[in-house]
Amino acid sequence: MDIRNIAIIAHVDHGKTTLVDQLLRQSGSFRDHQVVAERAMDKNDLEKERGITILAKCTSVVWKDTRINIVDTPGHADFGGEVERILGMVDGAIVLVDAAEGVLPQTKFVVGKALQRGIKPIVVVNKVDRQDARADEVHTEVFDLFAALGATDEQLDFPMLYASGRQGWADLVLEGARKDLSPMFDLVLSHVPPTRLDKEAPFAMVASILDYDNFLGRVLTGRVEQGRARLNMPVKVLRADGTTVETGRLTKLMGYRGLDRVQVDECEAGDIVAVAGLTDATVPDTVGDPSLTQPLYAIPVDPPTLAMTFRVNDGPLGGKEGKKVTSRQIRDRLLRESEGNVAIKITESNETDAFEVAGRGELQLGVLIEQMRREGFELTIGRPRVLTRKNPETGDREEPFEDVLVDVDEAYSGVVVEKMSRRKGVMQDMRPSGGGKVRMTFHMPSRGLIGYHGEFLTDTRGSGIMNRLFSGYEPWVGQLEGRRNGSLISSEPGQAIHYALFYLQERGSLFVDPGDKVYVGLILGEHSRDSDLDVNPIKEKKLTNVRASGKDDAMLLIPPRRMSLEQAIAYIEDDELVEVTPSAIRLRKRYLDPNERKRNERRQDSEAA
Ligand SMILES: Nc1nc2c(ncn2[C@@H]2O[C@H](COP(=O)(O)OP(=O)(O)OP(=O)(O)O)[C@@H](O)[C@H]2O)c(=O)[nH]1
Ligand SMILES: [Mg+2]
Repeated sequence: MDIRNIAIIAHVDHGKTTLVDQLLRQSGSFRDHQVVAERAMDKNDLEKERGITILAKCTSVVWKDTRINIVDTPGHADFGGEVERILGMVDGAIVLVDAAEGVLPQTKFVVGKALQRGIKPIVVVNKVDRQDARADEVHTEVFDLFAALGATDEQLDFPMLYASGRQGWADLVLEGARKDLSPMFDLVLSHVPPTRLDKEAPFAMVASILDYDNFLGRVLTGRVEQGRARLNMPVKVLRADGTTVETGRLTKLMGYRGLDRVQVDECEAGDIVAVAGLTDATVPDTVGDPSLTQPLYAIPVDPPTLAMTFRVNDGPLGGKEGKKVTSRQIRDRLLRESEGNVAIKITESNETDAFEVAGRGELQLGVLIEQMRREGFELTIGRPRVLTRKNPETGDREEPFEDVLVDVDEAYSGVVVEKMSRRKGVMQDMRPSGGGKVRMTFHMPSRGLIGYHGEFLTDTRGSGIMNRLFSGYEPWVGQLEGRRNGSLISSEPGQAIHYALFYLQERGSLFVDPGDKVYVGLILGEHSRDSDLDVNPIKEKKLTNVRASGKDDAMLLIPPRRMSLEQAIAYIEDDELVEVTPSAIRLRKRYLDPNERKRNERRQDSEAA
């Protein structure tokens, strides 16, 4: 059977996974009356809850006797490393661009990577059904983008479709019949070249996706680059540096069909296959015939830009809410993660029971923490830090910079500009973007953006949209202003009391409810001033002989500010930690004991002096 391999790439939320639903449906991949969830490829729980794709996934459909292998990719910038690698195993890409939102930073990133690899993309202006669609303008934007990225004349001559993935149609013209997706299928067959690889050479593939199956163990997916993979054949695994990782057998060989993996006996060069039976092989190793002496070329992945320290939970409540609490368990789990996820790096920290976890962004690490929490882990997490580097030529310290694109209602542009400049953002462009909105572009250190997203949403009443893209390393810009408010810190252990919290409200905004567990050093809320304050949250009302009936009812509590995991991590300062357990997220001081805290403050002051 003829084969085509394509990836679907786009900015976050531009409709990749929804389009795959329809491609599967219209190619007859589902049984009659089969009940299929929306965005069926987003299989894991976190993906379903958040409505985003986190891991790239494969499927295939058959159209006019040709098998089209399709890889759905994540759109969020934190998972950009996946997309780069996936592009190594396809010959074509469908680039989706939202007909209203237009070209956004991640569109630029993925199109740039595709052009670099010589892939000729098919551009799809998607979501044309939107009320605020501006399809023709967006088409021009895409053309300008290709030109700006230095596309060749041939690449500039890209085929284009208008579509609504959700309604299940695509057309060459805007006012077409809007019947179904056959124009897209046909274009894939005519435009994407079949992979031409040597089928007679010894077998070799590059592992591009790793996942774990409860029955099969490690499952590696990739394109067969040469020769044929056969069930049960002996293989050797080579790392990019040429070392042999292991030898073994392909005890399972599977192809992707619709939403399932099905066993196949043989798979030849050019096809995408999943193999099991290996114990150490990982991404991007080469799996091949034992006669192989050199690994195949694998795309290097951009280095991590952000790190957090994961520690054991050594607080007074440590071990009470989770099942996995030892540093050994945490270590094993983190190492396993870094094997499958090339964009994550783990190093032992010089503190005891702590590990440095480096990745591409707050969301990526946030997702990992959330996953561990669900598996029963307890952890404490330190404030995220950017990873600096030494300039190889000048030896100067440099930090990661980003381009940030912001869309806000005009009324909020002032506050956004002010906050961004305080965070060392330099505005590069500002223009009306229709409907009373403005679009602004900033260039700034990634460090300045840590913790800003929540504030941004509050400042814009939830209506603002922010998109960011790593642009490169530039000289360190020096000290940035931190959080302006201090913390209200518990001076007592126990359970928070309504009466005490009522009086504490005057001091700032609280994070806890009556009845919540507290301990010495726990952060109860945000102080209205810039200093920390130790307070007693368990103080009871003095009992008097005279009952002042109904008085407690009048002591109304403002609902506490509950932070999500990511908000909490973004909120804390250097001397604070987030305690994460399966049932709670708490903020605490790193040094719980007030005396120890003072000592460390003094030490830091003298170090700074
Ligand atoms: N109006 C309209 N909405 C769409 C269309 N396609 C998708 N959507 C909506 O857009 C949102 C995002 O869709 P997804 O398919 O998850 O987008 P995605 O590109 O896979 O997102 P990530 O994988 O997180 O990058 C969902 O709310 C969809 O219902 C479309 O053709 N028209
Ligand atoms: Mg998706």
